[in-house]
Amino acid sequence: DRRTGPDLGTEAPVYPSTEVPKWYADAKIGVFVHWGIYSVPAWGTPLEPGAHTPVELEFVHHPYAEWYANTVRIPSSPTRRFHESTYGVGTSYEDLADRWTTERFDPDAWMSLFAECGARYVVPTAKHHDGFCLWDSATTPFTAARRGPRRDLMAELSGAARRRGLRFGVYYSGALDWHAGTFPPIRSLTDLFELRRNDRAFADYAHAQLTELIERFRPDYLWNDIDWPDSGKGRGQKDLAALFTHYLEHVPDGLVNDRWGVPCFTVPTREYVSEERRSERVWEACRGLGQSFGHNAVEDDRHLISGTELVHLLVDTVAKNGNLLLNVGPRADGSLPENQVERLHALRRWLAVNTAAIHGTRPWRRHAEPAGHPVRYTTAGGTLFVTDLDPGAGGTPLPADITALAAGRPAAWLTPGGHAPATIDRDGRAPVPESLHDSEAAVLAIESGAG
Ligand code: FUL
Repeated sequence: DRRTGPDLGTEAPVYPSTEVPKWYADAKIGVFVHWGIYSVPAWGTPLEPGAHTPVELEFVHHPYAEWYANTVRIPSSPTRRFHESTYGVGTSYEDLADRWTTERFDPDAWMSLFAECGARYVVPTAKHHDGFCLWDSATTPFTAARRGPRRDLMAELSGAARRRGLRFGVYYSGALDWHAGTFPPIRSLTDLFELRRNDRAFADYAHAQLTELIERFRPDYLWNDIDWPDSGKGRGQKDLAALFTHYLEHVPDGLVNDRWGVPCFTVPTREYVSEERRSERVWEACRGLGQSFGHNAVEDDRHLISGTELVHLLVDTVAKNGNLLLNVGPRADGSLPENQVERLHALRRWLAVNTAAIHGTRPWRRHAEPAGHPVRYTTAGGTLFVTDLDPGAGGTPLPADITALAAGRPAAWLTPGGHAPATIDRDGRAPVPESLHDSEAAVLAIESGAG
């Protein structure tokens, strides 16, 4: 029986308990896909390197292109100027739906690329804050099946993901829907949580939509955003506790993230920030390859993470017990921007040699050393992986507890040609083979029996 939970009195809803499924703890890499009407203008205001936007202007100069429908409603925003000069005064955001064409969309090619680059799950936006549904929903005509693409994109994406052996999750904007009713533009973080819908009618709408998604696609992961309508947090059949129970009956190894505003979740999420150190519980980091989740055509190479930074982010996240949900923002025609694909290939190349230090691993007793040369640790089946983030320095200094673990045990470097036997000097330094000096990170595998 999954119905455990704290005793909160008779009025409190009873949430099911959710444990981190093994597939998720092993997966380490997921691909987030933000694709919607906002991919038509593909426009946001990236922060120039070294620049800083004052907090009161953050929503006026939003770097997130998927926030276009909100930013465009702020009269002083650069997005408003762009919109009027590109589409003309009087063109609404909703009008852009019909310009969303998807003619180059090849879901099987997307999934092959994601899988080759190390992803084990994919999480597309079923509905973002603009309220546009990417599946054929009975709840609204504002869907990709009836406007613009005229296809059931979630059906195509889930089918392709599963054909390629990827787990399939859905992103859903729980309490923020700029299409259902009128909304004043959000200008601050306070507005963000005040200007969400909390009424019963909207809670029922969200409930009906998520129920459709669960029953049609059996998502392996429910990734909710910006809370859930407060009226839908009670004990009723159409409330969240009952919905979670229904979900886990359909998908026993499913999971839910932490953005529902209720005391029940499987994994905490972080956005563009990391945990400081190894966390006891499995968590998830997400970010775009640039500064936006939806494709922002204004961005160039300077705004995107580099291949080396990306490898380091992955290694650091996994050492801290996290998964990396890395976002791709496709163009409106369904093609993937080349500079994003290039970053994914950097991951693919590095993982082709070093997957053993990532996939299926668990964190070690600490993620790194407090100071000095940068290394990260992971373990799997009695092997301790020491990942050197600065292999060009020529040698990896190992702390005393690791040299003691390694004494008399086999140790090897992971190289493109296979395992290369490693030596550890008397002073606890492991020289990095020259062939790895230019690598983003070099992995030393020590058969230490360490768990
Ligand atoms: C945020 C949203 O507001 C962003 O647009 C994006 O979807 C990100 C993953 O979550 O809270």
